[in-house]
Amino acid sequence: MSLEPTLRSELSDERPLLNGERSLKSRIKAKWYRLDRVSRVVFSLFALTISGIIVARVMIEIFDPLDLWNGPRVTIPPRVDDGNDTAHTDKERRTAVRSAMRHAWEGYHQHAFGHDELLPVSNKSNDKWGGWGVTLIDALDTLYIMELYDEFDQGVTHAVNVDFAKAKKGYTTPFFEMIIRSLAGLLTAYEMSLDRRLLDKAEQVGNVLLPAFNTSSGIPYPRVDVNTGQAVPASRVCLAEAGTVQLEYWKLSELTGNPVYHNAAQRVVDILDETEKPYPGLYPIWIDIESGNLTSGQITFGGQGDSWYEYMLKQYIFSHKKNDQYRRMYVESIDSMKEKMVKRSVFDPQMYYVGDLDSAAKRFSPKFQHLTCFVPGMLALGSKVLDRPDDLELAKNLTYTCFQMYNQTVTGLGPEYVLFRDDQDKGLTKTNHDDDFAVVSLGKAPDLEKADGYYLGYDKSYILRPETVESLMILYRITGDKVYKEWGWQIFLALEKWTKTNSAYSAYRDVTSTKRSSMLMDSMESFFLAETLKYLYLLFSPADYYSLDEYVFNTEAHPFKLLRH
Ligand code: DMJ
Repeated sequence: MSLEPTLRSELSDERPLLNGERSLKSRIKAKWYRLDRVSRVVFSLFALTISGIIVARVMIEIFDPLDLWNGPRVTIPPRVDDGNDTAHTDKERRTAVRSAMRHAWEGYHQHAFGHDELLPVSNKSNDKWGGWGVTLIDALDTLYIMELYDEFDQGVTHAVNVDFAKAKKGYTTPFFEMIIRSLAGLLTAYEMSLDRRLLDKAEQVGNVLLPAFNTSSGIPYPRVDVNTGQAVPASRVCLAEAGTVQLEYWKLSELTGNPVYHNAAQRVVDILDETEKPYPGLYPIWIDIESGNLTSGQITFGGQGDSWYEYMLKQYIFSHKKNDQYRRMYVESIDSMKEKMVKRSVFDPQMYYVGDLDSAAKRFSPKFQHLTCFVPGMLALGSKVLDRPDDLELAKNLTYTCFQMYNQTVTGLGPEYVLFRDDQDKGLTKTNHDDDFAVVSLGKAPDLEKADGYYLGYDKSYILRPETVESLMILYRITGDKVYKEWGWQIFLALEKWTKTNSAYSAYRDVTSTKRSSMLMDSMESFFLAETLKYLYLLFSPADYYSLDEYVFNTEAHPFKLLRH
């Protein structure tokens, strides 16, 4: 049996303290019980939802340190009057990039100082490069270029006290990575500041890694145990690892007056110059260390091959165009690349790309890697230095594709690679290569999505890589076309919007997703500070600031002054 609402309130034992209060409560109760059951349920649900939203909002304000719910805090300069992004001045854009660098440095300084990397979401750190503090060393010259001198001093104070003859116990140091990041970072920091302690440290890094060359052929081993002073024996090394240490060791020889470094590194070039290749100037990526022979048929201007080609041109420039061997090798490579590896999208003929080749299987793979986006910058530089106007045209077309890799995603960030369908892709199948070299059968991969002109592949991450903004900077400096600045600015805004965390910037798992909170990968490679932010800053700087006529940038964006003699 249920009592009528009014009767129920009258039977209540409650005795009011105040008359008004009692009568208000009674009236509300009476009204409530006058409602039918459905209305009461609807009203209760509504009230619960509202209070839930209020509680959640308060919790987010208090407990969401990464600001994931609210989205990132975007630090961009105030817009000028007409509210058009293109109206930002170069100075304002530089200031914004400089703030980004300061933000990343401060996060690293606060949470991870002296460690290899900051984990920019959890604010923890790692020592995945052996514990030399690679972020700090890689970032030094960017701080200097951006005139962040206090931060530069903080970094130097730490770097000059690192003992590079030691690494984390049991760790073996990757030869190539520590040459392009640590040796080069110390060398350029020295050339900028003339702090002799930095050159001493560069020499120490050069020396502890030199045992890599203790092989029967002179082709280096890929890893060194600096704790024992021995290289780690291996049967093969990849092209980029063996062939991207030459500029750094040459600069070290120049600054110390000791030719041993340059001689060891030059030997690799001489061996590979002589060795048999499937096509003139195209080098398969694996080298047999004992014989010095090229052992696979896999040819790429992306990962594992890339900077070998870059260094032919850059050594030629570094030597004031004196060394004809590098010119010849570079020209040979580029001519073959253009003939065998460059194609256009069938969907958008304006889009050119550089695919990969498997010379053994006589197969072309229509896969264009983000890493390959350094090629347009290299071609543009080469076109100027060697007077090859066609290369500049190709550079412009490739830069367009690299930009479209960003421009067509919902986040404005670019993926690790994209795929094309061209006339020759029929019958491509997934290969057995151990390194995902030439992956894909477009026909058999149903989950590929077509953007305008290309397909997205399986890896849609963006790990803060620099190659596209590197090419934008070089293309702007060589052509003077302001569109490259606009594209660079658009990319910078996307970085700010999607990858910025409370302490720095994070790699992003899927550039086609706007679920930011689950996309942040809690990782920031040192090249973000060494390269990505530096190239963006230089894109918005006058062309004579670290001019391409006076400096050659190593593959990690460390600017070396050209050889003095
Ligand atoms: C950098 O460490 C260097 O540019 C290297 O040559 C290859 N790519 C990474 C960044 O993507």
